[in-house]
Amino acid sequence: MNQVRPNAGSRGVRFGEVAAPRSHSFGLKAARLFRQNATRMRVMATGNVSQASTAASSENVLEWVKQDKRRLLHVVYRVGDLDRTIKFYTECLGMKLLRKRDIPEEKYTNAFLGYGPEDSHFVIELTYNYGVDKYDIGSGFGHFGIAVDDIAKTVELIRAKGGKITREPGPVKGGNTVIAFIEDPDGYKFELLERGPSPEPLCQVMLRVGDLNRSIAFYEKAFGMELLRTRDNPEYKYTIAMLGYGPEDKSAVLELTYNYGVTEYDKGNAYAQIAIGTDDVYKTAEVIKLAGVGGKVTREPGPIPGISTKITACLDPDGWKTVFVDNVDFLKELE
Ligand SMILES: N[C@@H](CCC(=O)N[C@@H](CS)C(=O)NCC(=O)O)C(=O)O
Ligand SMILES: [Co+2]
Repeated sequence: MNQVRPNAGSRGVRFGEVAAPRSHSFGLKAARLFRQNATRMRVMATGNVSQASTAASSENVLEWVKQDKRRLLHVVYRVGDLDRTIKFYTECLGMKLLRKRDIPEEKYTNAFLGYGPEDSHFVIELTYNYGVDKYDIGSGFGHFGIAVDDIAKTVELIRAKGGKITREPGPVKGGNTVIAFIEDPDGYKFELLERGPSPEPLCQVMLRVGDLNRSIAFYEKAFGMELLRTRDNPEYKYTIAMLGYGPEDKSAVLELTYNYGVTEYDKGNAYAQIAIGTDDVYKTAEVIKLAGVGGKVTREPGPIPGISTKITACLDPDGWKTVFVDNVDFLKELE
Protein backbone atom coordinates (compact mmCIF):
# COMPACT_ATOMS: atom_id res chain seq x y z
CA MET A 1 0.00 0.00 0.00
CA ASN A 2 1.32 3.40 -0.94
CA GLN A 3 1.01 5.69 2.05
CA VAL A 4 2.99 8.53 0.52
CA ARG A 5 1.25 11.87 0.69
CA PRO A 6 1.64 13.39 -2.75
CA ASN A 7 2.74 17.01 -2.93
CA ALA A 8 3.37 17.17 0.79
CA GLY A 9 6.09 19.52 1.86
CA SER A 10 4.56 22.87 1.18
CA ARG A 11 1.53 22.04 3.27
CA GLY A 12 2.97 19.13 5.20
CA VAL A 13 -0.09 17.91 7.05
CA ARG A 14 1.05 15.41 9.61
CA PHE A 15 -1.23 13.56 11.92
CA GLY A 16 -0.97 13.93 15.63
CA GLU A 17 -0.45 17.60 14.95
CA VAL A 18 -3.38 19.81 15.65
CA ALA A 19 -4.33 21.75 12.59
CA ALA A 20 -3.75 21.92 8.88
CA PRO A 21 -3.31 25.65 8.62
CA ARG A 22 -4.85 26.45 5.24
CA SER A 23 -6.69 29.21 6.97
CA HIS A 24 -4.53 30.34 9.81
CA SER A 25 -7.35 31.78 11.85
CA PHE A 26 -9.26 28.52 11.70
CA GLY A 27 -6.16 26.51 12.57
CA LEU A 28 -5.31 28.67 15.54
CA LYS A 29 -8.88 28.77 16.74
CA ALA A 30 -9.05 24.99 16.59
CA ALA A 31 -5.77 24.71 18.44
CA ARG A 32 -7.09 27.00 21.13
CA LEU A 33 -10.28 24.97 21.41
CA PHE A 34 -8.24 21.82 21.88
CA ARG A 35 -6.33 23.32 24.75
CA GLN A 36 -9.38 24.90 26.36
CA ASN A 37 -11.20 21.60 26.25
CA ALA A 38 -8.27 19.69 27.66
CA THR A 39 -8.08 22.15 30.54
CA ARG A 40 -11.80 22.00 31.13
CA MET A 41 -11.67 18.20 31.24
CA ARG A 42 -8.95 18.25 33.86
CA VAL A 43 -10.96 20.68 35.97
CA MET A 44 -14.10 18.64 35.56
CA ALA A 45 -12.36 15.41 36.43
CA THR A 46 -12.28 16.64 40.00
CA GLY A 47 -15.78 18.12 39.91
CA ASN A 48 -18.95 17.78 37.92
CA VAL A 49 -18.90 14.47 36.07
CA SER A 50 -22.19 14.86 34.19
CA GLN A 51 -20.98 18.12 32.70
CA ALA A 52 -17.80 16.38 31.64
CA SER A 53 -19.73 13.88 29.56
CA THR A 54 -21.79 16.52 27.76
CA ALA A 55 -18.76 18.67 27.06
CA ALA A 56 -16.96 15.54 25.74
CA SER A 57 -13.32 16.43 25.31
CA SER A 58 -12.16 17.12 21.81
CA GLU A 59 -9.55 14.40 22.13
CA ASN A 60 -12.24 11.84 22.93
CA VAL A 61 -14.55 12.88 20.16
CA LEU A 62 -11.69 12.95 17.62
CA GLU A 63 -10.84 9.39 18.68
CA TRP A 64 -14.50 8.37 18.65
CA VAL A 65 -14.85 9.15 14.95
CA LYS A 66 -12.46 6.30 14.11
CA GLN A 67 -14.59 3.81 16.03
CA ASP A 68 -17.99 5.05 14.86
CA LYS A 69 -19.93 2.58 12.74
CA ARG A 70 -19.74 4.31 9.38
CA ARG A 71 -20.62 3.25 5.88
CA LEU A 72 -21.38 5.01 2.61
CA LEU A 73 -25.16 4.69 2.25
CA HIS A 74 -25.99 6.35 -1.05
CA VAL A 75 -24.99 9.01 -3.53
CA VAL A 76 -27.63 11.56 -4.44
CA TYR A 77 -27.97 13.41 -7.74
CA ARG A 78 -30.58 14.99 -9.99
CA VAL A 79 -31.87 13.65 -13.27
CA GLY A 80 -34.19 15.12 -15.89
CA ASP A 81 -36.35 12.04 -16.53
CA LEU A 82 -36.65 9.35 -13.88
CA ASP A 83 -38.06 6.61 -16.13
CA ARG A 84 -35.36 7.17 -18.75
CA THR A 85 -32.61 6.78 -16.11
CA ILE A 86 -34.26 3.79 -14.40
CA LYS A 87 -34.51 2.06 -17.77
CA PHE A 88 -30.84 2.73 -18.55
CA TYR A 89 -29.52 1.62 -15.14
CA THR A 90 -31.62 -1.54 -15.00
CA GLU A 91 -31.24 -2.63 -18.63
CA CYS A 92 -27.68 -1.51 -19.33
CA LEU A 93 -25.97 -1.50 -15.95
CA GLY A 94 -27.82 -4.39 -14.33
CA MET A 95 -29.08 -2.44 -11.33
CA LYS A 96 -32.32 -3.10 -9.50
CA LEU A 97 -34.95 -0.50 -8.72
CA LEU A 98 -35.03 -0.71 -4.91
CA ARG A 99 -37.69 1.85 -4.00
CA LYS A 100 -39.39 5.00 -5.17
CA ARG A 101 -41.00 7.79 -3.17
CA ASP A 102 -42.95 10.78 -4.34
CA ILE A 103 -43.03 13.93 -2.20
CA PRO A 104 -45.73 16.01 -3.94
CA GLU A 105 -45.69 18.75 -1.26
CA GLU A 106 -42.05 19.41 -2.20
CA LYS A 107 -42.59 18.63 -5.89
CA TYR A 108 -39.98 15.89 -6.26
CA THR A 109 -39.66 12.12 -6.63
CA ASN A 110 -36.79 9.88 -5.48
CA ALA A 111 -35.80 6.53 -6.93
CA PHE A 112 -33.24 4.24 -5.31
CA LEU A 113 -31.24 1.89 -7.52
CA GLY A 114 -28.37 -0.46 -6.84
CA TYR A 115 -26.90 -3.93 -6.83
CA GLY A 116 -28.25 -5.05 -3.48
CA PRO A 117 -30.47 -4.04 -0.57
CA GLU A 118 -29.92 -0.62 0.97
CA ASP A 119 -29.29 -1.97 4.47
CA SER A 120 -26.00 -3.47 3.28
CA HIS A 121 -25.11 -1.82 -0.06
CA PHE A 122 -24.05 1.56 -1.36
CA VAL A 123 -26.79 2.68 -3.73
CA ILE A 124 -27.89 5.55 -5.98
CA GLU A 125 -30.64 7.96 -4.96
CA LEU A 126 -31.99 9.82 -7.97
CA THR A 127 -33.93 13.02 -7.50
CA TYR A 128 -36.41 14.21 -10.07
CA ASN A 129 -37.70 17.75 -9.49
CA TYR A 130 -41.06 18.29 -11.13
CA GLY A 131 -40.66 20.11 -14.43
CA VAL A 132 -36.83 20.24 -14.47
CA ASP A 133 -35.49 18.18 -17.38
CA LYS A 134 -31.90 19.38 -17.58
CA TYR A 135 -29.02 20.01 -15.19
CA ASP A 136 -25.49 21.32 -15.43
CA ILE A 137 -23.03 18.61 -14.32
CA GLY A 138 -20.13 21.08 -14.05
CA SER A 139 -16.43 20.26 -14.23
CA GLY A 140 -15.83 19.10 -10.63
CA PHE A 141 -17.85 15.91 -10.63
CA GLY A 142 -15.87 13.02 -12.11
CA HIS A 143 -17.70 9.72 -12.33
CA PHE A 144 -19.24 6.77 -10.57
CA GLY A 145 -17.25 3.54 -10.67
CA ILE A 146 -18.81 0.20 -11.45
CA ALA A 147 -16.91 -3.07 -11.10
CA VAL A 148 -17.77 -5.57 -13.83
CA ASP A 149 -16.30 -9.01 -14.45
CA ASP A 150 -16.47 -8.91 -18.25
CA ILE A 151 -16.01 -5.38 -19.51
CA ALA A 152 -16.20 -6.24 -23.23
CA LYS A 153 -19.53 -7.96 -22.73
CA THR A 154 -20.90 -5.09 -20.63
CA VAL A 155 -19.83 -2.49 -23.17
CA GLU A 156 -21.39 -4.45 -26.04
CA LEU A 157 -24.65 -4.70 -24.14
CA ILE A 158 -24.66 -0.97 -23.45
CA ARG A 159 -23.90 -0.27 -27.12
CA ALA A 160 -26.69 -2.60 -28.23
CA LYS A 161 -29.13 -0.76 -25.97
CA GLY A 162 -28.13 2.55 -27.52
CA GLY A 163 -25.92 3.68 -24.65
CA LYS A 164 -23.06 6.09 -25.17
CA ILE A 165 -19.53 4.68 -24.91
CA THR A 166 -17.08 7.55 -24.48
CA ARG A 167 -13.97 5.44 -23.98
CA GLU A 168 -13.56 1.90 -25.30
CA PRO A 169 -12.29 -0.86 -22.99
CA GLY A 170 -8.54 -0.98 -22.50
CA PRO A 171 -5.88 -0.52 -19.82
CA VAL A 172 -6.11 2.77 -17.96
CA LYS A 173 -3.49 5.25 -19.17
CA GLY A 174 -0.45 4.74 -16.98
CA GLY A 175 -1.76 1.56 -15.34
CA ASN A 176 -3.04 -1.99 -15.81
CA THR A 177 -6.69 -2.01 -14.81
CA VAL A 178 -8.95 -2.44 -17.83
CA ILE A 179 -11.49 0.35 -17.85
CA ALA A 180 -14.11 1.96 -20.09
CA PHE A 181 -16.21 5.08 -19.77
CA ILE A 182 -19.87 5.40 -20.61
CA GLU A 183 -22.36 8.22 -20.22
CA ASP A 184 -25.88 7.95 -18.90
CA PRO A 185 -28.83 9.86 -20.45
CA ASP A 186 -28.11 13.00 -18.35
CA GLY A 187 -24.38 12.92 -19.17
CA TYR A 188 -23.17 11.46 -15.86
CA LYS A 189 -20.01 9.44 -16.50
CA PHE A 190 -19.62 5.88 -15.28
CA GLU A 191 -16.21 4.25 -15.22
CA LEU A 192 -16.44 0.51 -15.74
CA LEU A 193 -13.58 -1.30 -14.01
CA GLU A 194 -12.83 -4.91 -14.86
CA ARG A 195 -12.49 -6.88 -11.63
CA GLY A 196 -13.51 -10.28 -10.41
CA PRO A 197 -16.97 -10.72 -8.91
CA SER A 198 -17.49 -7.97 -6.36
CA PRO A 199 -19.80 -7.74 -3.33
CA GLU A 200 -20.16 -3.99 -4.01
CA PRO A 201 -20.24 -3.33 -7.78
CA LEU A 202 -21.08 0.35 -7.28
CA CYS A 203 -17.58 0.97 -6.01
CA GLN A 204 -16.45 4.60 -6.49
CA VAL A 205 -17.52 8.20 -6.51
CA MET A 206 -14.85 10.32 -8.16
CA LEU A 207 -14.76 14.02 -7.33
CA ARG A 208 -12.09 16.53 -8.34
CA VAL A 209 -10.45 18.58 -5.61
CA GLY A 210 -8.16 21.59 -5.56
CA ASP A 211 -5.67 20.45 -2.91
CA LEU A 212 -5.26 16.75 -2.30
CA ASN A 213 -3.47 16.99 1.05
CA ARG A 214 -6.12 19.35 2.35
CA SER A 215 -8.80 16.84 1.29
CA ILE A 216 -6.97 13.84 2.73
CA ALA A 217 -6.59 15.62 6.08
CA PHE A 218 -10.28 16.52 6.01
CA TYR A 219 -11.62 13.06 5.18
CA GLU A 220 -9.27 11.34 7.62
CA LYS A 221 -9.68 13.68 10.58
CA ALA A 222 -13.14 15.18 10.21
CA PHE A 223 -14.79 12.06 8.71
CA GLY A 224 -12.64 9.28 10.20
CA MET A 225 -12.00 7.74 6.78
CA GLU A 226 -8.96 5.66 6.02
CA LEU A 227 -6.55 6.69 3.28
CA LEU A 228 -6.48 3.44 1.30
CA ARG A 229 -3.95 4.48 -1.31
CA THR A 230 -2.69 7.32 -3.43
CA ARG A 231 -1.38 7.17 -6.98
CA ASP A 232 0.51 9.90 -8.70
CA ASN A 233 0.43 9.88 -12.48
CA PRO A 234 2.95 12.57 -13.49
CA GLU A 235 2.73 11.61 -17.17
CA TYR A 236 -0.91 12.64 -17.16
CA LYS A 237 -0.45 15.32 -14.49
CA TYR A 238 -2.84 14.12 -11.84
CA THR A 239 -2.84 12.38 -8.46
CA ILE A 240 -5.65 10.34 -6.98
CA ALA A 241 -6.42 9.35 -3.40
CA MET A 242 -8.79 6.57 -2.41
CA LEU A 243 -10.52 7.06 0.92
CA GLY A 244 -13.18 5.02 2.65
CA TYR A 245 -14.44 3.00 5.58
CA GLY A 246 -13.30 -0.36 4.26
CA PRO A 247 -11.15 -1.99 1.60
CA GLU A 248 -11.68 -1.02 -2.04
CA ASP A 249 -12.61 -4.52 -3.16
CA LYS A 250 -15.36 -4.86 -0.55
CA SER A 251 -16.81 -1.39 -0.06
CA ALA A 252 -17.51 1.76 -2.01
CA VAL A 253 -14.84 4.45 -1.76
CA LEU A 254 -14.32 8.09 -2.49
CA GLU A 255 -11.81 8.65 -5.29
CA LEU A 256 -10.44 12.18 -5.11
CA THR A 257 -8.56 13.50 -8.12
CA TYR A 258 -6.13 16.39 -8.10
CA ASN A 259 -5.16 17.71 -11.53
CA TYR A 260 -1.83 19.53 -11.32
CA GLY A 261 -2.37 23.26 -10.97
CA VAL A 262 -6.17 23.17 -10.94
CA THR A 263 -7.43 24.55 -7.64
CA GLU A 264 -11.07 25.19 -8.43
CA TYR A 265 -13.93 23.57 -10.31
CA ASP A 266 -17.44 24.45 -11.28
CA LYS A 267 -19.83 22.20 -9.34
CA GLY A 268 -22.89 22.68 -11.52
CA ASN A 269 -26.29 21.84 -10.05
CA ALA A 270 -26.71 18.16 -10.94
CA TYR A 271 -24.60 16.19 -8.46
CA ALA A 272 -25.80 16.62 -4.87
CA GLN A 273 -24.06 14.62 -2.11
CA ILE A 274 -23.04 11.37 -0.50
CA ALA A 275 -24.93 10.08 2.56
CA ILE A 276 -22.94 8.33 5.30
CA GLY A 277 -24.37 6.35 8.21
CA THR A 278 -23.24 7.15 11.76
CA ASP A 279 -24.19 6.10 15.28
CA ASP A 280 -24.26 9.73 16.48
CA VAL A 281 -24.95 12.77 14.30
CA TYR A 282 -24.29 15.13 17.22
CA LYS A 283 -20.76 13.87 17.80
CA THR A 284 -20.28 13.74 14.02
CA ALA A 285 -20.93 17.49 13.74
CA GLU A 286 -18.74 18.19 16.76
CA VAL A 287 -15.80 16.35 15.21
CA ILE A 288 -16.13 18.27 11.94
CA LYS A 289 -16.07 21.54 13.88
CA LEU A 290 -13.16 20.55 16.14
CA ALA A 291 -10.95 18.81 13.61
CA GLY A 292 -9.49 22.05 12.31
CA VAL A 293 -9.11 20.78 8.75
CA GLY A 294 -11.52 23.12 6.94
CA GLY A 295 -15.03 22.46 5.71
CA LYS A 296 -18.14 23.53 7.59
CA VAL A 297 -21.32 22.18 9.12
CA THR A 298 -24.19 23.55 7.04
CA ARG A 299 -27.03 21.78 8.83
CA GLU A 300 -26.82 21.42 12.58
CA PRO A 301 -27.47 17.89 13.88
CA GLY A 302 -31.04 16.99 14.76
CA PRO A 303 -34.20 15.30 13.51
CA ILE A 304 -35.73 16.17 10.14
CA PRO A 305 -39.15 17.68 10.90
CA GLY A 306 -41.90 15.23 10.04
CA ILE A 307 -39.89 12.01 9.64
CA SER A 308 -37.66 12.38 12.75
CA THR A 309 -34.58 10.84 11.12
CA LYS A 310 -31.57 12.54 12.69
CA ILE A 311 -29.08 14.06 10.25
CA THR A 312 -26.33 16.63 9.98
CA ALA A 313 -24.77 18.00 6.81
CA CYS A 314 -21.48 19.60 5.92
CA LEU A 315 -19.28 20.81 3.10
CA ASP A 316 -15.71 19.64 2.59
CA PRO A 317 -12.95 22.19 1.88
CA ASP A 318 -13.87 22.22 -1.84
CA GLY A 319 -17.59 22.62 -1.13
CA TRP A 320 -18.61 18.98 -1.79
CA LYS A 321 -21.57 18.10 0.39
CA THR A 322 -22.04 15.11 2.71
CA VAL A 323 -25.06 14.23 4.80
CA PHE A 324 -24.63 12.00 7.86
CA VAL A 325 -27.67 9.92 8.77
CA ASP A 326 -28.32 8.18 12.08
CA ASN A 327 -27.86 4.41 11.51
CA VAL A 328 -30.89 3.33 13.56
CA ASP A 329 -33.17 5.97 12.05
CA PHE A 330 -32.01 4.97 8.56
CA LEU A 331 -32.94 1.31 9.09
CA LYS A 332 -36.36 2.39 10.42
CA GLU A 333 -36.94 4.37 7.24
CA LEU A 334 -36.35 1.20 5.22
CA GLU A 335 -39.00 -0.79 7.08
N1 LIG B 1 -7.55 14.64 -15.79
C1 LIG B 1 -8.27 13.49 -15.30
C2 LIG B 1 -7.45 12.84 -14.21
C3 LIG B 1 -8.09 11.59 -13.66
C4 LIG B 1 -7.86 10.43 -14.58
O1 LIG B 1 -7.27 10.56 -15.67
N2 LIG B 1 -8.32 9.27 -14.16
C5 LIG B 1 -8.12 8.06 -14.92
C6 LIG B 1 -8.76 6.90 -14.23
S1 LIG B 1 -8.02 6.62 -12.64
C7 LIG B 1 -8.74 8.21 -16.29
O2 LIG B 1 -9.82 8.76 -16.42
N3 LIG B 1 -8.04 7.74 -17.34
C8 LIG B 1 -8.57 7.88 -18.66
C9 LIG B 1 -8.08 6.78 -19.56
O3 LIG B 1 -7.32 5.91 -19.12
O4 LIG B 1 -8.52 6.78 -20.72
C10 LIG B 1 -9.62 13.90 -14.73
O5 LIG B 1 -9.72 14.97 -14.13
O6 LIG B 1 -10.58 13.15 -14.94
CO1 LIG C 1 -12.65 6.05 -10.80
